[in-house]
Amino acid sequence: MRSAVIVIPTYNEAENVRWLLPEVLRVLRGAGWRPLILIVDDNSPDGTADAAEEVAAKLGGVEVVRRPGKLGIGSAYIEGFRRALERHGWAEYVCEMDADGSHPPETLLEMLEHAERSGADVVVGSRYIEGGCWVEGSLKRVMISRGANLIARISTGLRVRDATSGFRVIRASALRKIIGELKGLRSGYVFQVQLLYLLHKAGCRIEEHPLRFLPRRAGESKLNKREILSYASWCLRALMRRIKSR
Ligand SMILES: Nc1nc2c(ncn2[C@@H]2O[C@H](COP(=O)(O)OP(=O)(O)O)[C@@H](O)[C@H]2O)c(=O)[nH]1
Ligand SMILES: [Mg+2]
Repeated sequence: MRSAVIVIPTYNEAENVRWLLPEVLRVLRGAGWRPLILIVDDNSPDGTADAAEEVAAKLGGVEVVRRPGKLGIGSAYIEGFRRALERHGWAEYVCEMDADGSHPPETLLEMLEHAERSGADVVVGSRYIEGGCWVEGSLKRVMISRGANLIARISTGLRVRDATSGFRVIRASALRKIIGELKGLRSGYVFQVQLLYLLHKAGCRIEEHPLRFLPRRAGESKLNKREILSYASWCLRALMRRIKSR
């Protein structure tokens, strides 16, 4: 049976995990996949971890990692990836997904099938290729995302159109190649670009799949000014390193 661990970092997403987790399990199981959802929760005050445990008790296929406090999305992924490879070595794919409903479960299935069909090591859910889009994105959010992608591309040379997308399918064998290098990465949002850059440098084949990025269903975004500054500072350093090494 085809198999995947889906790592979902959460901070105050109780309302979302109640409907999203059953949906992901239903869609993947219905198509003959064996899914395990790995929630990495940063002690959310709204009880997200307990809400996820409730789904786990009812439907199985969900594991919850409870961390002591808000340590960042990048750090949550590092912890989730390590656990996926160490404890769930049966899984062929390790995925990244947001908890807020922006990433449709049906698209996750398409991305897994895309990876199966194409043999790609990484499939990124992309808003910036044909068929992908923002559904009701505010001008401000779209501009931030476009700008972030532009500087990511300049500073790393990556050809990926949506390098900041947090919706990805990664072949476990590809993730294993770089897992030792993840500890040096940043704990915040820029982790996504750093991870993709590492995979690219390790020789992985990266493809994109159209993503219709939906508005968050409940709760609030955790993207803030500090994250944006950290993002820009890393990109600037990466650019300097690239220029120097020429
Ligand atoms: N564990 C953990 N999850 C986080 C943290 N920051 C954001 N997330 C989760 O990462 C995902 C994306 O965050 P979101 O706020 O939707 O970012 P946006 O889509 O860029 O606005 C969501 O599932 C969040 O709950 C964090 O510090 N720790
Ligand atoms: Mg979001």
